[in-house]
Amino acid sequence: MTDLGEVAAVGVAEATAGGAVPVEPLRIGIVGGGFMARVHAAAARSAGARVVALASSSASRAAEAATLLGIDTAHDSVDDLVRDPRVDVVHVCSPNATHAPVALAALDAGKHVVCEKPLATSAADARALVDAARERGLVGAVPFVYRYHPLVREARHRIARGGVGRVLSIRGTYLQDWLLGSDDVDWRVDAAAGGPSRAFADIGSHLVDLLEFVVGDRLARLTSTTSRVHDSRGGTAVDTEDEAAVLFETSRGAIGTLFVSQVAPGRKNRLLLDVSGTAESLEFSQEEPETLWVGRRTGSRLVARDAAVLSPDAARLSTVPAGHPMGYVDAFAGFVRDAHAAVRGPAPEGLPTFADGLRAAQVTEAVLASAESRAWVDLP
Ligand code: SOE
Repeated sequence: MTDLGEVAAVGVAEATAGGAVPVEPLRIGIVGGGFMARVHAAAARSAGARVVALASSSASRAAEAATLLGIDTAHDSVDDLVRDPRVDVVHVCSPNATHAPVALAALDAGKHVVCEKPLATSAADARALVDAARERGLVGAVPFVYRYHPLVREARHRIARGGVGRVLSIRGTYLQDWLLGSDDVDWRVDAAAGGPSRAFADIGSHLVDLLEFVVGDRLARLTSTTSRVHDSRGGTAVDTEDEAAVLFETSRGAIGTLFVSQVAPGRKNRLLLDVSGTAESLEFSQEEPETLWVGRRTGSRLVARDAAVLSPDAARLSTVPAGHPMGYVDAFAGFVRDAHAAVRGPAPEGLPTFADGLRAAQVTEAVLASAESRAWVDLP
């Protein structure tokens, strides 16, 4: 998907006397100044990139965030940032409703884009971004970062290799509690900024992506119900869901459930995927990413992350030796490393792209449509 001619111009410096061709660091511009901007900046630096510029909702907010993150240039507007000739890749970390216009502006300016999920607040907008990136030969990546836990790759490998047998059933849950109280507010609860779906778009999108990635199968149809626990938050009316329960069938005939909540006391970021096949079950929990439970009728066991015994892709992402715990920050760094590698050459297998962002947007729309109609909805 990468335009290598253009990329070569971006990344390759003059040959040295010894014949080695040093590659110049990619230069990153970040749109947004909150939590995710901080995570992206750290991941980009750990991938060897230089974070050269930032833009946010206002010039003063950009200046403040740039200082905090040690970024030299704070642009007054997103337009200035995407037109900055020093920027090779734009990371979009602003509120959901801005993703599509900002990502499109960056692509139009010839920049590669890493855009936070949900890629867009409608499947139509997400599709337009897929088309725009493809037509311009630019990389479009979406941080479905839970794919980057080594033991997620191990689970995927075991299923693909047939060790689990025929997949019979899948249970996915993603629980948080940071929106439990009626005074808990955030731009995500406001449909105008976050989009028509909140809990499902924000965290259900991760869950669907992880499930389809690990199992190598697709949801074919689903029915759902959603609930809103607080009709108003901090005195303002709210029209997005706090919980979603989904029943589904896959293309290959497995059945399963998804449950997503941002109001589950004590659950901080509990993404759990549980797959049962005819031979084995597998369970991965994002909060304990250093082990994978392998269930058997006799002899169930916990597999620990140890590159020496893992499949090649799991070993590749295992960047520190066994016994040195890896987690969310490492998974994010692994994702950004692969996204930036795609700018320089072929996209590493497993990189979540705009097509995966579109897929999550389609499932999110189906969840809302089914909750409204109370009927089963077929997925594309
Ligand atoms: C908040 O719900 C949030 O930060 C999500 O927006 C992220 O995508 C998820 O990884 C963790 O929780």
